[in-house]
Amino acid sequence: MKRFVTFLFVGILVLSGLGAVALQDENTKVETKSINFSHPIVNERNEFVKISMPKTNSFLMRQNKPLLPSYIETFTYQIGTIINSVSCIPNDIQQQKISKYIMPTPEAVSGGHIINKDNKQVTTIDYGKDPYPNTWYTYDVGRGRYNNEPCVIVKLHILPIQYNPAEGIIKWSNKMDIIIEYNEPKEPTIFNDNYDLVVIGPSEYSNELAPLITHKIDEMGVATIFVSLTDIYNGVHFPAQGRDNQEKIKYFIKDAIENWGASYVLLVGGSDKLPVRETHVKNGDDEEIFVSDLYYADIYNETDDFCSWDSNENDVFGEYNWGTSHNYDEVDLYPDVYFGRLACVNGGEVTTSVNKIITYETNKAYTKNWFNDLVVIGGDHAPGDSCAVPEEEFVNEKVMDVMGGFVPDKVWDSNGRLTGLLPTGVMEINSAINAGCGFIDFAGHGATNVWATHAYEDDETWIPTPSGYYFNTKVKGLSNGDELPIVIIGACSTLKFNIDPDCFGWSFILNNNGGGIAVCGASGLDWFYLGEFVTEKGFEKICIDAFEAFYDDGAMTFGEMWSGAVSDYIYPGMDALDHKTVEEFQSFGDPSLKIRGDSQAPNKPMKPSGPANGKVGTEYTFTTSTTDPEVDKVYYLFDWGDGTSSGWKGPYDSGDTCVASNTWSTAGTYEIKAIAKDTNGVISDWSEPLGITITKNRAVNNPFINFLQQHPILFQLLQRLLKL
Ligand SMILES: [Ca+2]
Ligand SMILES: [Ca+2]
Ligand SMILES: [Ca+2]
Ligand SMILES: [Ca+2]
Repeated sequence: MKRFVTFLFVGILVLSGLGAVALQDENTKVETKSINFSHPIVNERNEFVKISMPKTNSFLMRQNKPLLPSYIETFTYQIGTIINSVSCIPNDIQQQKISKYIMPTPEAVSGGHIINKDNKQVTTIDYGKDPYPNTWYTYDVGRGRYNNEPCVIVKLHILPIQYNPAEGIIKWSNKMDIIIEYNEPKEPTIFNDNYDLVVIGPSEYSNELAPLITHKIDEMGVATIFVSLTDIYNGVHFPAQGRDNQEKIKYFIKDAIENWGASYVLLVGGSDKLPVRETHVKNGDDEEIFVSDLYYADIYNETDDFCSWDSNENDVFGEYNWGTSHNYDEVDLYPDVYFGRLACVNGGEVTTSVNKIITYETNKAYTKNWFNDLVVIGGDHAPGDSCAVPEEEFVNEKVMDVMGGFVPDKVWDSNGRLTGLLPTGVMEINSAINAGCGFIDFAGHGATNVWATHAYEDDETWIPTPSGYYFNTKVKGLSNGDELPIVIIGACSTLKFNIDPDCFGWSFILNNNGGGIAVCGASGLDWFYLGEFVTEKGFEKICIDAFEAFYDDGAMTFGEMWSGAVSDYIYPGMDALDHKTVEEFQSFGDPSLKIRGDSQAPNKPMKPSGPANGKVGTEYTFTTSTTDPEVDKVYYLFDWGDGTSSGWKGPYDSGDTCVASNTWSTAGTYEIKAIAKDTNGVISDWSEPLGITITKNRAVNNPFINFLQQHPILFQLLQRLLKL
């Protein structure tokens, strides 16, 4: 992927793209797609206006620039495809005057830096005289994997609104026509199919890894090979090449893809046992040199060449605005293999990790009811943002939205569970995890050995109680046995295993009586946006992308989940913060770990049937049903629309009716939905919703009755006396 040049070349590409039509040979194919947008919505917000636009799916967020809605579209082609041109033509351009300046992009901050309360809102920026942005789109071409296939990836960042600050005008395009011209290869690339999974580690771990290799081959049907570092360096399988050990490993992975058809790579060893690649992204005053294991997964660039991450050949890797010469290396970033690391520092840790993986896969964790429990943990990341948003709970809520049918357990500041005296916040976190769950989302602050957050709008107070911190020592004491979650941690440095071999993220896997099965988090300081924009860009966004890769994109394995998050996050014209976010998104775990059943989901359940009206405090009964394509037995869950659910009920025979009831405690209008899963744990779509209007019980405006209702004991006495 080309860095930062897209903005400069877009104008030329548009012209050459259109002019090139007549020049292409008969094998040139054209893909077109139109995207329709709606009239922008202008909302006053303090001294600014906020612009939103229906049907967009992203934002153009640049520091010291106005915040504008945008749209990201992804196209994939078989490998070997040459992309001749990409263009995007605006249609039906309209304009309108706006009364105030457009609100600036909120400030990005890092928990690792001291957050100055006075700096939390951007109150003024230099809008300049020129229209912004100065193009309708940017695009990039890369090579990675989508839908479990290697592919050429074209991403467009469409910018349907342009702002002219000098005239106070916005211009927008109601329709964008995308035209991509490409040539497919004459012959499709076909790889051998010798090994799906390559496990790489020091030879001293070969005995401890042997049971994992056997399990993968015999029980999981995954063709697996262990290759020691010595064999890589000595060129036992393929001629060794590369300037250092890291590059030799990376070239070996390239050879394993091309000669063996490998799609999963598991590295075993902490940074002392298996070398790490450090990268160099300057993001404002953050010049932290950090480890990026993505280096080992991003093998090819868009021309199918080896992506060295050192295109300027100065032996400094992954440079972004680095050093006094402001160097840049071209990095593609799209993973070409599903990748994970077990950061084991000794054979005992290898045995613990291997045993957990074998048990998890043998038990088919994804078929268990505990797997559908989701623990979310968060508070207020940045007290003092201008909209007083508790950022982490906001992130947790987004994760809950993504993970439909997963029953959330909210360990939050706002429900008092992180701030109690007895149980303490730490005890609440432990008991939520010890109850068993398939996934955890930690959103907050961190350091190598700890996670923590703030109480709402309270900069001074760190939680959870009692100490204000949740340490790796607590993680090691978890006792959830075989009910092991995939843990996603949106916080600084919690997977910084090169500095702390006992780091917070790794401690979940180290625990041999519980903890976690796989972990994603930051190998360095992470960056996030204040307020509601925390989910739009930065490290919390890539954490949400991981849940989307699992739930929406159907990742079958942990490696697909990690790779999907990275690939989804990448977009054309990424800035320093984006590069840091993508490169530091570390994964601990077996990339081939199976996290989804091989089965078709049950059909969408029937719209729930039951009453459309009701009273507060009365129980009502609802039914639904569905069938499963393979006639698997089916479980059901009702979402009552009031923040509660029925929990999973069943299993029922395919086609049988499920009955469940609920009592609403507050008047209002609610939407009841049902969702189903089969005995393989595969979840259906949500049913159509049934609306129900709940009114207050005995809505009588009688002062006497009101008085009685406020004195329930007296009321009960009277009821009994009068036999009401
Ligand atoms: Ca370099
Ligand atoms: Ca790549
Ligand atoms: Ca906040
Ligand atoms: Ca099924």
